[in-house]
Amino acid sequence: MRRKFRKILVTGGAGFIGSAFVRLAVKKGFLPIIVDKLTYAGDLARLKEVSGKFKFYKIDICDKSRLETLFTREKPDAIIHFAAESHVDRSIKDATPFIEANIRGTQVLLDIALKHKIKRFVHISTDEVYGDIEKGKFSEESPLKPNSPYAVSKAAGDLLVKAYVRTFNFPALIVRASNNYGPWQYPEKFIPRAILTVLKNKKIPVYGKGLNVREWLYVEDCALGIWQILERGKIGEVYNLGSGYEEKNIQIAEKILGVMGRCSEGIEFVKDRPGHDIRYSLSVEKILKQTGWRAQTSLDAGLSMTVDWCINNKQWLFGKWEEINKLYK
Ligand code: NAD
Ligand code: TDX
Repeated sequence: MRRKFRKILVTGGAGFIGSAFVRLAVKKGFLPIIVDKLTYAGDLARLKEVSGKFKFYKIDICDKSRLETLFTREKPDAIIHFAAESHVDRSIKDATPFIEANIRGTQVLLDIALKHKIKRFVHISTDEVYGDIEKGKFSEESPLKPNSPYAVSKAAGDLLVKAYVRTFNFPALIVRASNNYGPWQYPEKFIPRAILTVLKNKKIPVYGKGLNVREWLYVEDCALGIWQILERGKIGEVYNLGSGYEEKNIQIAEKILGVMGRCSEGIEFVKDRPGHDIRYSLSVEKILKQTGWRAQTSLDAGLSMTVDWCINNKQWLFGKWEEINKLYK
């Protein structure tokens, strides 16, 4: 099949979801170009199984002049923009890096992409931009009502992208994904933190009463969905990417304990997150109708693969233990 794009540039390709996307792009025969600052969350170990099959540039997306040089040299024709500060709890401690990377970084990248006449720009966003919803689902038309500093920074990024589409006919699309989980996720996030905690023979910290609901999407399904949108999505459109697998946090903790052969004594209720969003839920009718994509991995299968991965990659996970304890002290 003839390729729609010659060279794809992936920002944040050393991160959790970005690296899953890079591994997929390599499988599809591309030599992706990665731009990543390698913050605490970035790690090239995630790309060891495709080593030598991508190009890597350690660049901050806020660094206009280095990006300019890179674009002139590499001439990418599609960009998939994952790079961001991604953790809600950190944004509550200090919003500054979120404003810088997620808003200013996105604006710098948009300007360079516009100047270099990129053919397609896929902006990776989140369900959190809609705020929370007690009943029903968010559609792509739902208003943006973000609650945490992280969610606000992502919503601002989305609005900038929309402004460039409208003002400059810029060829962008927006993807709003639900909570991802799977191999290589940094254990500041709930599922890998819970697994790491159990592996350390400690109790899983569950915020509040554990009644908040998230929609869990296996990271490889997410990467496949983004690929569909890159190839078949319509310019200027927004696409939700969810799995339909919604669970209360307490149920996730119990499932993890079950997979790991522990009893429900292994849970500890801790102080709630300030402003904690109650529930996220996405309608995925649009992407299903336009591309046929739907999540393939059940929550039970995904959790069991994630637990296996964590057990087989203990060293990587255990290496983050001290930093996680410092973060949550
Ligand atoms: P992550 O934190 O694992 O990875 C982020 C990557 O971006 C890291 O490799 C980091 O080094 C890089 N980065 C950060 N700031 C940078 C900068 N200024 N310049 C260059 N690189 C920079 O994040 P993730 O979980 O893989 O999320 C990827 C994207 O998907 C983010 O935009 C996030 O908002 C979005 N998202 C994540 C989820 C989720 O559940 N993890 C859900 C929906 C949307
Ligand atoms: O130790 C914990 N205990 C706990 O109960 C942690 C870290 C979290 N939680 C709760 C808070 C949330 O209700 O679990 C839920 C999931 O928390 P996170 O993994 O921090 O994710 P969330 O805040 O839902 O945001 C995630 O989904 C949307 C990603 O981090 C974002 O990048 C993405 O945009």
